[in-house]
Amino acid sequence: EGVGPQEYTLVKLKIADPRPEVLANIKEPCYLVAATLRPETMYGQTNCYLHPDIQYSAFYAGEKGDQVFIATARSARNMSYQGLTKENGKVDFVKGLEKFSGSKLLGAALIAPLAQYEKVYALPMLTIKDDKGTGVVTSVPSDSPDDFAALSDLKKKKPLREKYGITDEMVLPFEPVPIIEIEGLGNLAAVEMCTRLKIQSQNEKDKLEEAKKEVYLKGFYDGVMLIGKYAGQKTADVKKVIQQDLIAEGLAEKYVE
Ligand code: A2H
Repeated sequence: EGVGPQEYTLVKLKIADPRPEVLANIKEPCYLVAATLRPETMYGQTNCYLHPDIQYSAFYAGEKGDQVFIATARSARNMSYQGLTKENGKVDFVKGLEKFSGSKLLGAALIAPLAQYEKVYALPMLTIKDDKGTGVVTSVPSDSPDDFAALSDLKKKKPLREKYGITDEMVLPFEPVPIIEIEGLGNLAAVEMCTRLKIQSQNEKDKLEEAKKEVYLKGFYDGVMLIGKYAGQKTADVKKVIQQDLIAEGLAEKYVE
């Protein structure tokens, strides 16, 4: 990390009705904006992660300022210099929502671009960093060991769900979706590696590092799409076009930091 700028795709997960109380009075459409390096995996989204204790902001976005994005204030500032807000270098926060904790949005229903599930939910992840991306991480448990481990924790631990007001319906029906075939790892590579390494929770840092090395290296270059418009093609070849498709449909933006 720290070697030059990183380009992310900001995926816009629309907050569905009924909205959580903190957002109830906003007229504009509201989006959780997740920073991902893997736009081609968006077919496999099962939920979106927020850190319950990180501070997020709601701010006006788009050329006309006619949408509301939710992300960290740090990333909002960056976005304002990248043409993602109405005025260059200026962040126009929703009144009273310059800062609020992620916990206030947990359990929100979301519409996630390309996902096979009609609605997914905002769930807690305790390993999210507040100084990277937007602090919003969309979850693809089929291809991200971190995402699979965090979802498994929530499925296994009812007290963890209860602590954050997450109901069974927001978690239990959501299974990893086969979206990419990787030679030697099958069509649910992250699940396969977490099983092989007997990963028990999202806190097993070292084992997760090992799982990620294996899955990412192979998935990034040698993975073959099993789903969508580009089924049969290699992940490395479709990453960019899928990003462009999403942007053209107003479902994503580019973001650099
Ligand atoms: B990726 P890099 Cl399927 N804290 O998206 C922790 N993790 C974060 C984050 C934050 N603040 N912001 C983004 N991320 C995650 C998909 C994905 C990702 C897959 C496979 C690998 C993968 C679905 N989650 O990342 O440190 C996001 O998860 C491999 C590293 O900036 C984002 O892409 O390189 C990635 O980490 C960015 O990490």
